[in-house]
Parts: sequence; structure tokens; C-alpha cells
Amino acid sequence: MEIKQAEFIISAVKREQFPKDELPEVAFVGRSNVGKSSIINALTNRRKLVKVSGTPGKTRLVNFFLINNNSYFVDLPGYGYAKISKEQKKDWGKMIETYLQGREVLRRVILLLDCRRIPNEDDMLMYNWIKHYGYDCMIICTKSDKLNKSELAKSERTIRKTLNLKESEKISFYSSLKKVGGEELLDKIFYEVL
Ligand SMILES: Nc1nc2c(ncn2[C@@H]2O[C@H](COP(=O)(O)OP(=O)(O)O)[C@@H](O)[C@H]2O)c(=O)[nH]1
Ligand SMILES: [Mg+2]
Repeated sequence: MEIKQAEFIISAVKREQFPKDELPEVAFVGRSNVGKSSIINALTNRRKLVKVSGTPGKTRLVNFFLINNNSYFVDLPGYGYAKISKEQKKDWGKMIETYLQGREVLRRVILLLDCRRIPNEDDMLMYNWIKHYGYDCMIICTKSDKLNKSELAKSERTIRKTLNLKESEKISFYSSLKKVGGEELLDKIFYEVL
């Protein structure tokens, strides 16, 4: 699949602002700095659709991007940024929950993990949260250009073990820098979504 059109629609701070046109949604979530903005830009072929490494303080925004006029990419606020206050953490949780609770048009949640890191407690919590709400969770490991083939295999084993993944649960690797295999990855992302 190829993304021919990508358009920023809204940074929502509350439910009433979420799109109401019932198009299917794919949401991206992950630790701050995992490469979430970069992968959305890479897959949509847009250098600045999403700001890379913007101020991590915007913990409450849920950004919607209209894709090919038939679906949305939803950029959920990142977690695990060290320097935010307790209050902001609460806001983050509330906002994610507001979005994940009963979002019928949400077809898939993409959990991004840095391929060089062992998933931490926040990652595990997020993974379990997605499952708890009954959504289809797809794991994409970012920054794959940073590891060689055997290191990538090791990374996959570590992630599988840490998150206790079933064999049927697949992991994809991607580099927003190299952008190899973007169309195949999009096929997987949109599988049974459209
Ligand atoms: N080497 C490499 N660096 C990346 C990749 N993706 C993101 N980065 C870098 O990681 C940092 C965080 O990226 P960003 O997309 O802003 O992460 P976000 O906080 O999750 O939105 C930036 O310095 C990016 O340039 C990648 O695939 N390869
Ligand atoms: Mg970002």
C-alpha cells in the first residue's frame, strides 16, 4: 500500500473533538523519543507532517491525520518522559483512556518499541492496556538501522520474552531513516482495517 494523501486534521484535547465521520483508525503509541513522529512522517512520505522531537510537554494531545481520504492515523501522546509532573502524568493517562475507551472505529493500535531497549514497565503496561481494551495490537520496533541482523534477532527474542508474546503475534522492524519496506509495512498496518 502507498499513502498518497496525508492531512493533519486536529489536535484533540477532549472526546468531543475526535472525528465523527466513522472512518477506521490506526493509533500509534510509545515511549517518548521512540520515533513515533518519525515513523508517521516516513510512512506518509511527508517530512514535516508531525513535528520530530517537539516539546514533550504536550501530554494531552491526540493528533488525527486523514490518510488517503479513507482512514485516520492517530498519534497518541508519548509516555515515560522523565521530566513531567505527576499532574501531567495523570493528564496523559486520562487522555489515553478517554481515547481507548469504546472507540469503535479504532481497528489497530501500533505499539512502538525501540529495538535497542528492553521493554520497560510503561511499555508492558501499555501493551496490557491495549489488550485489556480488546484492541488488535501490532508491535513495530523502531530505529532498526542501529542494529545488525543478529542483534535484531536478539532484540526480537528479548521483546517477545518480556511482553510474553504468543507465536501468532508478529513483530515488525522499521527504520524511518532508511525507509526500506515501507509499502509492505503499510500492508500489514492496514490489513483488515480498510
Ligand atoms: N537512527 C534513527 N533515528 C531515528 C529513527 N526514528 C527516529 N529517530 C530519532 O529519534 C529521535 C526521536 O524521534 P521522534 O520521531 O521525535 O520520536 P517521538 O518522541 O517518539 O515522536 C529523533 O532524534 C529522531 O531523529 C530511526 O529510524 N533511525
Ligand atoms: Mg513525537
